[in-house]
Amino acid sequence: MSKPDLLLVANLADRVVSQLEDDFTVHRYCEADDKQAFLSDCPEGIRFVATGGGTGCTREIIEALPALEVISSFGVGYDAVDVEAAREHDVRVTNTPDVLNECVAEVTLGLMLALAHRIPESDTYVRDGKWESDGSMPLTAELTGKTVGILGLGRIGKAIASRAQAFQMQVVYHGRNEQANQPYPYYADLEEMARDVDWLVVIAPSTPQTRGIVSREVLEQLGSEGRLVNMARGDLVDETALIEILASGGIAGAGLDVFENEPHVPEKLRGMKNTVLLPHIGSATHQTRAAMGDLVVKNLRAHKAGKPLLTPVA
Ligand code: 8YV
Repeated sequence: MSKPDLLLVANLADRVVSQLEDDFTVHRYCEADDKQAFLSDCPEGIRFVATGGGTGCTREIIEALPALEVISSFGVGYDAVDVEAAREHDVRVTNTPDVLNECVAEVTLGLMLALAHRIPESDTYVRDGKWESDGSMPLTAELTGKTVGILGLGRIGKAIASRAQAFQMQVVYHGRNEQANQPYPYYADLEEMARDVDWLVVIAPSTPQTRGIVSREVLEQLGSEGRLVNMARGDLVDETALIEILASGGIAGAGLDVFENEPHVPEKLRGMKNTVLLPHIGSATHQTRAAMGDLVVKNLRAHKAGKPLLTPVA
């Protein structure tokens, strides 16, 4: 029996693609130079798309595939998939939640520790021979006894919260709604929360409602002893305001895993001593990326077998 056709919109890891090839005839849109020509030459009956969280899937692709039934996206955030177009055309969308919670939480705490204790700078200090020439590094900050405000107490937010508690931090949160049965105090107002916390950790999805939510005003409330960590999407934070406020000492520092225009990171941020900058590595371990890849494949296989999707978002 011939295998059903699948459009590979983003270049996923080899182990994912080879699993896909076991069950599907894979059409590598991601490698085509002329995307439009590739789309019009594709078999009419493509029912499956696999893609990456950063690349997503556009309306143009969705509308070029009249038989499309499911888009399986690698990543928990699916903001790059045109979900509205998918819904209009009865196309289901899946993501890869849960399997990355612990990894992203681990990296978040790593970033907080790196920023507070100036670990990357200290490493450079030793390598550059400054310890010998200039003596000890200046004293740093710590997490113990501080308050962290989590913007987005979802699955990853909760994994971050429990680790923050292990570091003897107080946890509070802001989100669309107060959640029942949570031990952490809720703030309905983000500016108020920013005013009261030492750390603001951003881990909410990118949606029309959250874009720019960490505004100049929020950063101003965080204040000169406050620190920002963004593990979500660059567009939740007003990057221009952040750069200005960091430069003027309006906040103490920022740990950023995500940026407005990846992989471009503004020169000004790169030149600052009070930032720790990561290349979007929140989920980037062998273990977690393998689990995410497996889930991309499992969703597609389930749909192919006429079974319910494992992790649908639309
Ligand atoms: C991935 C992510 O790096 O899951 C997400 O939403 O941002 C990351 O885990 C990304 O989706 C890979 O494409």
